[in-house]
Amino acid sequence: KPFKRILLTGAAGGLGRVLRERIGAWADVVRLSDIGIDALGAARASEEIVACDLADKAAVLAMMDGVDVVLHFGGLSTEYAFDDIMQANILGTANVYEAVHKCAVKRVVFASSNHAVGFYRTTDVIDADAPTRPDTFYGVSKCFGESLSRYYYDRLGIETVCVRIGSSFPEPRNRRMMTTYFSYDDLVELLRCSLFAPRVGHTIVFGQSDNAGSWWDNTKAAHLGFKAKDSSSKFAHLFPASGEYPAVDDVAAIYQGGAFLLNGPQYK
Ligand code: NAI
Ligand code: 15L
Repeated sequence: KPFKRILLTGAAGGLGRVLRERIGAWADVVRLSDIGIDALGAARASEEIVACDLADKAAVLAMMDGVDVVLHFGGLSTEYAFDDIMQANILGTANVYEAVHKCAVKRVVFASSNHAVGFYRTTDVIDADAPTRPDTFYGVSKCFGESLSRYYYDRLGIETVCVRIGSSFPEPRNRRMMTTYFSYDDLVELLRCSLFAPRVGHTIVFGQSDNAGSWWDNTKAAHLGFKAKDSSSKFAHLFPASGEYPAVDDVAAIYQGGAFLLNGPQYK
């Protein structure tokens, strides 16, 4: 198989459980890790299961032993108090990169988020070079991960693909997700491209299916060779377009980050 050992953090989460079923062919061993591992059950053939709090530096270093490549999906996946975000996402990601360096890991795929740029408007189209505009502390933590991984690439040559995932669920849950939808098949294909492209350097790519009216231009990640095969159009019956403009004070419709914007301090 192409890799000896893939480490998947966040393996017990929504996407982690999908990936567990789909990445076995890429490595002799898939090491599945999460802060809580009960939901993972027993390790199957060619799997290892490791309980690890990403905020625990020594535990993260131990977990990295023998790993070739990392899919870093662990951490808080929505908005929380800054202290919580700081531990799981900021310190957690710093611990991952420190261990990646010490263990000579060659490449990481970092599960970033569209909330790194959630303060762009739904009338904007942006690419990977647009300045970040996080919409939450959660989004700030993803900007940190993108910045840290760029530093590890510039300083040490460790490659990372930061995937600014849109909305990766079985189907869109609201009208906004008609634009941000990222099917599981397209996610797996983008990860495959990210791990197997010969050179990725430090790449930022938007994780999206081929949705009408996309806000995100992936031209600068063309070297990954990723082509989305799915589209939210097959769910058009769930959220028919109304053609109405959002009210001027409808924050969740005006900004790309949608309802995450309603987490701002002014709403508390
Ligand atoms: P999830 O919340 O279902 O899974 C995250 C996993 O990380 C959980 O199993 C949780 O136990 C684990 N975790 C949390 N704190 C931890 C810590 N301190 N140490 C170790 N593990 C910890 O989220 P989901 O949807 O599976 O997302 C996975 C990744 O992708 C996250 O990083 C999220 O920010 C990112 N993402 C997901 C999107 C989606 O549409 N599902 C959209 C954008 C980004
Ligand atoms: C995210 O970053 C979250 O992890 C996920 O739960 C979704 O809410 C997604 O963004 C989204 O923007 O739809």
